[in-house]
Amino acid sequence: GKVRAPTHIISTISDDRGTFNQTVGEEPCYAGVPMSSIVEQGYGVGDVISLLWFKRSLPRYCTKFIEICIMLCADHGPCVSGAHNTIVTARAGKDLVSSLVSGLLTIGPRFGGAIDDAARYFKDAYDRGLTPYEFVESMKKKGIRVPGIGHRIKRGDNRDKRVELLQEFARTNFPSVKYMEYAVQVETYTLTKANNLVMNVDGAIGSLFLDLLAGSGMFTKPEIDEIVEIGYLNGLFVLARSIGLIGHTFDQKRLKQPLYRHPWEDVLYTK
Ligand code: Q5B
Repeated sequence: GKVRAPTHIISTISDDRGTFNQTVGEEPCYAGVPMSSIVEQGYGVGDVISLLWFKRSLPRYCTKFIEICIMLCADHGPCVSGAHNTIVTARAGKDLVSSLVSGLLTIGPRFGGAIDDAARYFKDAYDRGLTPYEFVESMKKKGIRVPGIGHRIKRGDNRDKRVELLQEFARTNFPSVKYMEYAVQVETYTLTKANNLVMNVDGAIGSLFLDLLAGSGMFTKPEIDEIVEIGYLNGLFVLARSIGLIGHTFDQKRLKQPLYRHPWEDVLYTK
């Protein structure tokens, strides 16, 4: 019989060899869905993310939510860490990819990359039945800042519009928003401590994605645990912010901006 040579790579999300489907002919597939279906059935980028990241088609309200996350996180002005790095790199004469990755490399636990940890900690605290007080105080004892809480600019009396828009969409379209409501209770408690300890965009996406995973009926409990453990959700911010960082690169090149040098006056030289 046939002897199968051992392979060095295993892949389950896409296939560019052609499906050899008699009706559509040979064409690449995302999670078994041929390109022609993706185009003809009017799939959006949320559907493509569902296929390539989650290996399944998700209901429209889920893919719309993913698309809203991408749109709302695409940029947040030139002063945030990522845009700043990209601008400095572009002004140093570097190419698009270098400028983009220089910005992307700032995404992490403080900036934009707190979505997975927000989901992990909110899920653990909610599932264990911790009150917001118990949760926040236990984090404080461990010396860990609550991921998804706190912002440099946003305040209790100047909320992040992106958070409000995400919450509004989910309250209207999701079957359940229990994790998000728990995060809101956490925020209510942290705001009693300091006015900048608001729910930020990472916290909103982290808690709402838990609601999407748990409420859509499209994922088993072990699948949800695996997604949260592996950490898929920072990918949303990375993907979204790439759009803005590419825009900042083009902007600097278009404006023919010179090499950036930080002013001496803005440095505290000390011994
Ligand atoms: N404290 C975000 O800090 C920031 C606390 C806390 C308990 C907390 C901080 C934080 C968790 C990580 C997170 C995502 C670093 C943020 C984003 C995208 C963005 C960005 C943009 C965009 C801000 C002052 C006092 C200290 C701290 C305490 C602070 N946070 N306690 N839990 N979470 N959050 N990141 O203002 O007693 O004085 O020592 O790490 O979720 O990145 O637009 O800019 O779209 O681009 O620098 O929106 O909150 O405050 O560090 O001076 O702390 O508050 O322990 O207490 P700040 P700090 P004490 S969204």
